[in-house]
Amino acid sequence: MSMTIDAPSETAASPLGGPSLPQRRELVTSIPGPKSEALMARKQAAVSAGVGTMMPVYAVAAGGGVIVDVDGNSLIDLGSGIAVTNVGNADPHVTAAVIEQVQRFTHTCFTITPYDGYVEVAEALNRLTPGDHAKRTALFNSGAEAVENAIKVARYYTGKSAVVAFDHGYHGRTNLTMGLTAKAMPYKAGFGPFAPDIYRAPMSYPYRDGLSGAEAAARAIHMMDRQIGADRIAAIIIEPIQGEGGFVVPAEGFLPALQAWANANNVVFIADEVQTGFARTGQMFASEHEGVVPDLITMAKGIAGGLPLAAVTGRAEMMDAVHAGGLGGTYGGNPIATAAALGALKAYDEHDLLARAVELEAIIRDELTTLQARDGRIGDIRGRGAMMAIELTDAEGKPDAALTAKVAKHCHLEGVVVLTCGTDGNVIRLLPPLSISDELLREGIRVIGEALAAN
Ligand code: PLZ
Repeated sequence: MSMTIDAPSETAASPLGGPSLPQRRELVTSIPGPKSEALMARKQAAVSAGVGTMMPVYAVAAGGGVIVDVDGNSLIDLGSGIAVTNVGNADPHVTAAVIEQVQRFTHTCFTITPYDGYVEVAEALNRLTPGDHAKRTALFNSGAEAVENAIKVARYYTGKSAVVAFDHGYHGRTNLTMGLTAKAMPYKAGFGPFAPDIYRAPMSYPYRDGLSGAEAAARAIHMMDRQIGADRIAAIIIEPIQGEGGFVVPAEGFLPALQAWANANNVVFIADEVQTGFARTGQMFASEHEGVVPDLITMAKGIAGGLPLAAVTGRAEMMDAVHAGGLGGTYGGNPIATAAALGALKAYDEHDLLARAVELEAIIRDELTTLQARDGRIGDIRGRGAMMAIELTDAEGKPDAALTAKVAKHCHLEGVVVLTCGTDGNVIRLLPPLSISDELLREGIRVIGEALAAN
């Protein structure tokens, strides 16, 4: 069989990414440009239709707060590849660590002949995650895989099987994590049956339910007691701020009350911090805003500056309960990914990105509050740090998914990458890289304002 591969001549002259990339929004073609359109046609012929793309624009470089496409357009990045490039794309700490590692060795399999980078990442996560109890860590490849393994640990440790997730929750696309995920379209529809013994409790959603944290927790606990029974529940899994489900920030006191109930009932409390972790919300982990100390914490996305890496960190007695060989995987904690994570952790520290996330929240709140004063369809502004969103409603206060889609589309055509979310598809979320400049961030939000005004 012969193979011919087209030389990437069109992209050969593309700029290097990273912080030195010119920080500006600049459209030199319509969106998508001709080269992106040609690639889109190739995609349609070669890639499964099940893999959608939000924007039909092909990236060649990214860094700071911009993504440059194959036609030379420079877009403002308000998505960070779904909360991944928190340290910025092609951050020099990450690229240097990756280049150094990739030249030494690319893979041995940690469970065959281990290497120090894995251990160093585990030590760092044991130190950085909430709580000063003894901890252990295991590394994986994706957020979904981390969630699967956290459930495995919780079931093994407790000897129980039921798992409780929450309304609007998102935990992944594998079979178990689809079962944990609330929203049918596009994540679950047609892909069942799902894993058994998964239950869904009511979430605290202050904008919609008006309940205090204590009231919402009592409602969820009542459901768990009556419909399942604590003696059958291995774990509760919850995102401290929901991501895909609409950037829902539970009312104050909700998470601590759930944690207290779980601790008192031999139920493992798992915080899914895949989207909220790594300085995104102005703390290293969102659990910290309310002093919540999860038994197990799942992490991915922001951990390694864009390389695929995920982790479960948790109480030593839980993580060590499992027999040797019970957790693992060929690629989990791959040496290039762990090198990238160590580089990214340096970047969080050296650029003081926790403080930067807090600064970005102030800018976002300032711009969004101005917009809301002009436009009553912004029903709610919520989030923390550089994880903020607006919920859009119609004149009667009902979720307006059509408006949300139009606003996002308008932004995309104007060179601003914004993502939507929410069970009802009516939330615009802002997840800028923490390396974005004040000016670009303000400009990006101004374009959202123009999009609202035009629709
Ligand atoms: N838990 C809280 O946010 C991933 C999914 C995008 P993976 N969220 C983005 C999509 O359409 O697939 C996520 C998350 C939370 C788990 C996951 C799953 O992480 O790395 O995508 O498997």
